[in-house]
Amino acid sequence: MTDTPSSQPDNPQTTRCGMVSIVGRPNVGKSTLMNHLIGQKVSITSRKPQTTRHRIHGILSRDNYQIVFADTPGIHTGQEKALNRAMNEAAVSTLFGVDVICMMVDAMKWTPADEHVLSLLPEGGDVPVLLIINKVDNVDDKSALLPHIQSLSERYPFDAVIPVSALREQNLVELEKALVDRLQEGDFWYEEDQLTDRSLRFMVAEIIREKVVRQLGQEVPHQVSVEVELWEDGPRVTEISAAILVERRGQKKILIGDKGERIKQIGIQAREDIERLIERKVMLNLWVKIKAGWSDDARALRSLGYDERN
Ligand SMILES: Nc1nc2c(ncn2[C@@H]2O[C@H](COP(=O)(O)OP(=O)(O)OP(=O)(O)O)[C@@H](O)[C@H]2O)c(=O)[nH]1
Ligand SMILES: [Mg+2]
Repeated sequence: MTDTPSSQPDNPQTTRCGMVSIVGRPNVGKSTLMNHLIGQKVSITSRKPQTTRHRIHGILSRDNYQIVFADTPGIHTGQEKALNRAMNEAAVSTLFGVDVICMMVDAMKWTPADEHVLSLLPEGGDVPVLLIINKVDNVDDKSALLPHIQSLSERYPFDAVIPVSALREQNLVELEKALVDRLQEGDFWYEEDQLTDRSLRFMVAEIIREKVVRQLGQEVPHQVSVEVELWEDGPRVTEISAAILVERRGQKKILIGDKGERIKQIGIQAREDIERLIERKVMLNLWVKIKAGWSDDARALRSLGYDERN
């Protein structure tokens, strides 16, 4: 390698870095937004509410700034299971100690759950809160958004209101700029090529869960969790075995499907994504295990990685 000229050693480039949390009710498009800002699929998405279960950091690094996003489970009301409490806690905890909060809403739909999220936003104006109005690709007449924006702005002192389409990547450059403008100067927290704080093992379990959620519709709602039980990097192939945990026998039957067809499809789709993620050939073994009551059992939840209040 040739020596690079020591250009302007007395004028090091200043960098900015900070944490931006993305909060909102389930299904407004939080994970889609984070993935499209980062340009990689870090957090799983689906048409079903309550897809994201954990707080997941996604890291966007540019030349002179790094934004660490916290994607969060959709904040919801009315469900009392330990899993629902853990999901809400994981989301609400990101309303504190971050540099910017993005509250995300759907351009076309306002619900009591949105109302609840609005009530949780910090008072005092110490942390800038941006209102992100998503899915504007669904809105033909953009002027229809104005009364909605107006009434929300009257109810909370948002620092800015930014309409976007996370899916169609509309207005994301403006959003990114609005975020960087609000970050403090500071060194990067993560290596520039790191995309998430989560392990490959976690991401593999999430990919499998995504395929389950997407395959199953409402039939097996959210009582599905995935545990990677074996991971062996062989010379040519990585062998991974994972258990899909359900709560009831009927759910197991649905998941396996007629002559095992459903679980086979889930396996094929998951394997393709996992191979892309780890850039190796994968042999994926899936099996379905009944673990009654895990979603309302604090200890079982901890063993599945749901202890993340800190
Ligand atoms: N038309 C349209 N659909 C979108 C947009 N952003 C997200 N979606 C869709 O909305 C659905 C929910 O997206 P997610 O990103 O999983 O939503 P979320 O807020 O993370 O949901 P939870 O994790 O359940 O809280 C998916 O079907 C997305 O494809 C958008 O800008 N336009
Ligand atoms: Mg999500």
